[in-house]
Amino acid sequence: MSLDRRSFLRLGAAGTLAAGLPSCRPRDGGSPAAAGQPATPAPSTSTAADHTIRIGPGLVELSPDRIIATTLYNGTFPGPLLRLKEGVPVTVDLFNDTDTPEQLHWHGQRVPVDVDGAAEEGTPFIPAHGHRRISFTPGPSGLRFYHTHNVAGPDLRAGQYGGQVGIVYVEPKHEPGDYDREVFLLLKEFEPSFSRGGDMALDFLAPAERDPKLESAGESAMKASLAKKMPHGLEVGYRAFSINGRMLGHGEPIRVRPRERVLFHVVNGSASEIRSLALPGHTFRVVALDGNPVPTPRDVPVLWIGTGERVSAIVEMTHPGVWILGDVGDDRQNGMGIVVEYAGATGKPRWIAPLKSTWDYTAFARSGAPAQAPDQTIELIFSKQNAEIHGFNRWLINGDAFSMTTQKPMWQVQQGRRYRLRMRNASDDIHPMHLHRHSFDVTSVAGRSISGLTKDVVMLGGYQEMDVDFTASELGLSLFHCHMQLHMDFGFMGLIDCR
Ligand SMILES: [Cu+2]
Repeated sequence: MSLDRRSFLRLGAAGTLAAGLPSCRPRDGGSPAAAGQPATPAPSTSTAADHTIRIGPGLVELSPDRIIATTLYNGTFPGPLLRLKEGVPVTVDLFNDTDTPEQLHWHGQRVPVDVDGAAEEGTPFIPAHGHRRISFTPGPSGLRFYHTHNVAGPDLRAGQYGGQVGIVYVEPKHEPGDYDREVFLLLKEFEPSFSRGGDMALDFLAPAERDPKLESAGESAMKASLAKKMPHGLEVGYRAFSINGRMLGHGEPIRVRPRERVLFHVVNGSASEIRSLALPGHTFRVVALDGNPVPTPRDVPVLWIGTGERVSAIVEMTHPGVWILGDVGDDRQNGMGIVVEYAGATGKPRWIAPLKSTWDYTAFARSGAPAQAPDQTIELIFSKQNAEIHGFNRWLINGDAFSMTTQKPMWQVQQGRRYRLRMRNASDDIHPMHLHRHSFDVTSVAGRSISGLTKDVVMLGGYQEMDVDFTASELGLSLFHCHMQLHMDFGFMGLIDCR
């Protein structure tokens, strides 16, 4: 194993400074009440947990000359694939071998506050060099994942910028199984750095209609801040891209046979990026979004996957050769791809750029059936204050940035009632909006009403409007936030209090 100079320096820094930098802290700033509280009683050694996850430093070999030192689960990237069974209780030992209290979030599962893994909700931290044992009943079934929920703020070694991501598959009681085998793919970037202005695609969502009122509000806020000589806020870019922890060309290829039907379970484990995937000569039949079967499975040439989203799609292997399954943008050249190799095929992996296509959630929904009316509609406006916090944009929900100090709930809901979150985006960015401990139904996209589409993250387009409905089923606090680390850490969160 060889290290290039940069990796060696990173490794050195990680090795000597460990995780003790001030910005590498839990969201509450490490208040005694949460971070410093005594660890959950030591595990009983008489019974073994069903799963053990150890959080600690380690190395990711993206390629022989690109080795990253970061924080990992069980020393591997991705973390171990956990196959759980819907409705069958499970016990997990969480060990934290780092110097920083940690939160491990069970993204997409309906779990209690003390399990979910969000300090804002009240989940106890896994203390530094400490342990927690948690028990929960997995569900709903489908493709889920787990990741750290620590704040990173300006520290690009913390939070989800590092290597704390793993896939969970909650096996349903009845698996439809219209495929020959499953392949799990975790998309993740490494070597983050700050930049002014991003290069992420923003024009792939359909319907594309913008709300003129939102647009003029956003544009005039932007003009006003530029007139005050405020620059654009800092963004995060990356130099290394990987699928399952390997850069394109450096991992094992996906070996397939002609006519085989492969079910790809794709997880976007990025801290901040939206990803695309195409496989030349093949189409994806999208069967589930965020692990939930869609009412209308559809064939698409390109998958678009927001931060924290998952797509499950079947590909029928009808085009023998050696192909690149990869990002349609430049990031493919920097590693965001994996080789698909048919049995007996030889030669260099080939890439053919797909025709430009759009991503339309409404295509996968039930057509012609209106959504159930909610008991109450909660109006939300999302806005941006350019470069307001030390060069970072500040993000507001209804005029307020989430306060890490007060952590005051923004909305009160009643258990069993159904709520519509009417999200209006007065910024030009796409925001992958996520609700903890619940799933929601997407019921309107840019003015188009739909039903039957159940998700837990959804990309809200720039200057667009979207409705998502959820039944408040879980008592206590549930976090609602943009899944981009850079946005949530700088205000883009709110707490829903269910009683
Ligand atoms: Cu955002």
